[in-house]
Amino acid sequence: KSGTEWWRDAVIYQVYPRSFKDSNGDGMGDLGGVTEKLPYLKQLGVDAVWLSPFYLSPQHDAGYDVADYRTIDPRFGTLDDFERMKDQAHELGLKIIVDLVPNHTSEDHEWFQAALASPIGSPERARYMFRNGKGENGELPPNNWKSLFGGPAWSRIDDGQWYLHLFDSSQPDLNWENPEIWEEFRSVLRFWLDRGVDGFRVDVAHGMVKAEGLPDWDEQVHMVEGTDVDEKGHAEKTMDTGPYFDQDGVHEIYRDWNQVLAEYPGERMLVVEAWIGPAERLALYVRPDEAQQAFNFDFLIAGWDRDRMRNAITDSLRVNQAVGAPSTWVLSNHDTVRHASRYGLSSRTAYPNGIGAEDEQPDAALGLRRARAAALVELSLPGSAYVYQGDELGLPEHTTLDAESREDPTFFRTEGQELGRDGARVPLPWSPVGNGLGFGPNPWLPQPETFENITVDHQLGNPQSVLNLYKNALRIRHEMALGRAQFEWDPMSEQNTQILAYRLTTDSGDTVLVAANAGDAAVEIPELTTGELLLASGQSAVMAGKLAADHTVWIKL
Ligand code: ISL
Repeated sequence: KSGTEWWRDAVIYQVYPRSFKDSNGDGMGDLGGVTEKLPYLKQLGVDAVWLSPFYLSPQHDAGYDVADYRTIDPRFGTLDDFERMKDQAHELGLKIIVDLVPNHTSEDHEWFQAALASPIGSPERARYMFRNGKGENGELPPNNWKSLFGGPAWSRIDDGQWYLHLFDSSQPDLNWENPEIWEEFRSVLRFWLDRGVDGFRVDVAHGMVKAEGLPDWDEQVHMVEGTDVDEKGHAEKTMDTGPYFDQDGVHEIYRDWNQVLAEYPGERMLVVEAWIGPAERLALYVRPDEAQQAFNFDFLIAGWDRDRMRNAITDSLRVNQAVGAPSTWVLSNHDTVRHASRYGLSSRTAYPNGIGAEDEQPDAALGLRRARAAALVELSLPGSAYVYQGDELGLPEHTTLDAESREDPTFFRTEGQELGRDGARVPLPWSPVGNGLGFGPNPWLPQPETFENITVDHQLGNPQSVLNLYKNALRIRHEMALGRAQFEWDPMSEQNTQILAYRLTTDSGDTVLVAANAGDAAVEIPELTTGELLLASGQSAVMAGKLAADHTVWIKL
């Protein structure tokens, strides 16, 4: 698809390397495992693979703490393994996107080690955010910022200075006012572009630049209209735009990287991970001279709620069209509770930080039904769709993980108050044969027993499986080029408050009606009788001209 800006309608599959496929039986996924399963991804029908970090790392934050941006962590393989994986992906026509973590390094990075070993005021310290503390002896942190993982965002070192870490204390924030940092990241981009990667997913893309003078966080000033969650994990229309996020200066970085990508042939892309709102603010990152895509988290946290989904879709299409960028659609990733479980909780917009055995347990059947219905919404919307590994299996959250197995720093920094993200990061169940469901005898996180019945092997053989629903949806999406179709709301969406309905007009002049029922009762859809049913989210989706609750259909008119 060269010359067509492939990413505009690409379906991009997120591989979380440690949990995707283990090729050597040590219980941790690796690049060899990715190579082994590329044919699986090809037959699933995706266009590209985004890999979460596989770089050298002490793994305090599962690889989002990078010790060397140009080296592969031996847990995952070697640079040769990467080259093999990338070459095979390209032979199969799959693009490769790698993760870039520019907001912070690992404490093990040679730069941070050098900073610790060098005096206050040295150029080594100037690569990070070192400050003197407040109080008589500097015993108080320089400001009131909190780490996103819990606890203070500052840690003190032996000589009394403090360093900033928006995440774990093992993830010191870089100082993006230092030109050396700019130089280094240009060079890191070129290192991977030279090795043929097709794009980068930018971690904490709204971070990096901090407000001048590092002012205190102030609820009055920094909580604005946008999209976030309250302390119970329910979607809120407010957003923390603290003095560490979404500063205007950050756009200079994307303009710079846009130029670096343009040096290379082929169509390389950047997708930014920025949890910010409102949609207009996010669209600034995908202006023509910046990144190509931004994750649409408004859609993710809309949950299975008709009005919230509708607003998220309308807003995203509007703001992206205005700048000429494609919208993106995401239901889950490695940081969120898996949607097949979220949708099974009593709140339709539940977005808990983690679900544990003590909490309300999701209704698995309900969650799965809605996950199937949501997949047919996600995969029919114009633009690019992200599938998190396991979405295609309808994988639920692991809700009974014990404290000893957990690894997420959120769990430790909040002293277990927040469970963290491990429940969404459990190794994929491939085959029912042997221990570890194709993941060696000791997967790094234990798989729940329920995974035994939803392995890839099981699902491939069952025409009604979630996996086959994804395959069918992706096949039709490709055949009809739905990702590039013209979108308009169907009048039904105005008349009925439980139905999400829109029409897609394809380049070849076909019209597809997508109708999702997010209400509690079956609803009559006249087109079910007059049109051709292309796909339904489940066997009981349609009965006597009616669309059942928690189901979606694609109808060709
Ligand atoms: O800003 C947020 C919420 O308002 C956060 O969700 C934040 O954007 C998010 O946690 C960033 O996540 C990414 O960077 C983290 C890493 O732990 C995550 O796995 C990664 O996806 C630190 O590198």
